[in-house]
Amino acid sequence: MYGQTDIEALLAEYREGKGWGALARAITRVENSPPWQVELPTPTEPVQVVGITGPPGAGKSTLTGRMIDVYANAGARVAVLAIDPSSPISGGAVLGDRLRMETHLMGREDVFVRSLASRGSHGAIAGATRNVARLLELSGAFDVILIETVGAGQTEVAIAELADTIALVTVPGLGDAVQAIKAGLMEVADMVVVNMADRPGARETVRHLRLSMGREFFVTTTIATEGVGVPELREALEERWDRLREGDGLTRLRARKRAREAALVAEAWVRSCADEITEENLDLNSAVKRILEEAARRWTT
Ligand SMILES: Nc1nc2c(ncn2[C@@H]2O[C@H](COP(=O)(O)OP(=O)(O)OP(=O)(O)O)[C@@H](O)[C@H]2O)c(=O)[nH]1
Ligand SMILES: [Mg+2]
Repeated sequence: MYGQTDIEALLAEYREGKGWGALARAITRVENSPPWQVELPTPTEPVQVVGITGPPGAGKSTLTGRMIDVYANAGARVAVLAIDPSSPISGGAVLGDRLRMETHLMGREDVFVRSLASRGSHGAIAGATRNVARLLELSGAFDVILIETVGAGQTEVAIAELADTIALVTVPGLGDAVQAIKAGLMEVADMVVVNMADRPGARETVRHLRLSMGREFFVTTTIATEGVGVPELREALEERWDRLREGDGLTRLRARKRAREAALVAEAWVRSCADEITEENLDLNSAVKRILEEAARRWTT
């Protein structure tokens, strides 16, 4: 179990001025533990967790890099988590992403960037990512946590469950917007960013999105390569955070997301349990019974 005591040790190390090193070690610990083996306290000072997701190549990394600048220039301390694709073929792309982001890090003491592996089921990835984000939140070292996820599949939808705000990044042209809707990303998006607004069709895409999502839904445009529209995006994120923090909005939002995530983590645990009993070669009913007995033993202590 990785829990409260470890966090206190981390915070002590961090306060002693050991800096990012202590934090990076704790992250590795949390990242490599199954999510059901990590128990973290509820943060007293919540930090906005922003999920930046969308179809491959939409400009998420470029935009994230620009957001680092905009936040840091406004005096905010920024943490970025990037979820690496699991495929070894995309190793080059991952390195590319890191390099692209690191160009924004030179000389910055207030920015922390970390890539997380994306092995395992989407429930396990989401659970581990949430725990890492929670750890960053508990460290008290950041004012905002950005999570970039590559692609547009189930893992991204799962990541959406752990962020307070989901910014869906898309590009001009109806095809990509339709793709995002198909991937189930539209239902989880809190705002849509039409990036590559320097390309034709941006205005039509914005108009189409506003028509399909409703008038109040926040749709904005950016040119990530030039930083255009990024301060406005940050303002929108800040406004949403202020609104959430009024009354019990944030508490309710997080409770709802936690419940859905609990289902994902439980599912991931059941799968790992199923793998473990393979050798026993049980018939179906006995296997179900075994898993449920195991669950009762595991969770009732
Ligand atoms: N013209 C134009 N190109 C852009 C813009 N934003 C990003 N790009 C380019 O689009 C390409 C992909 O950008 P990335 O930031 O890597 O996109 P991504 O969404 O992170 O891609 P994956 O992580 O592979 O899904 C790069 O060559 C960027 O330079 C933009 O606003 N306008
Ligand atoms: Mg990327």
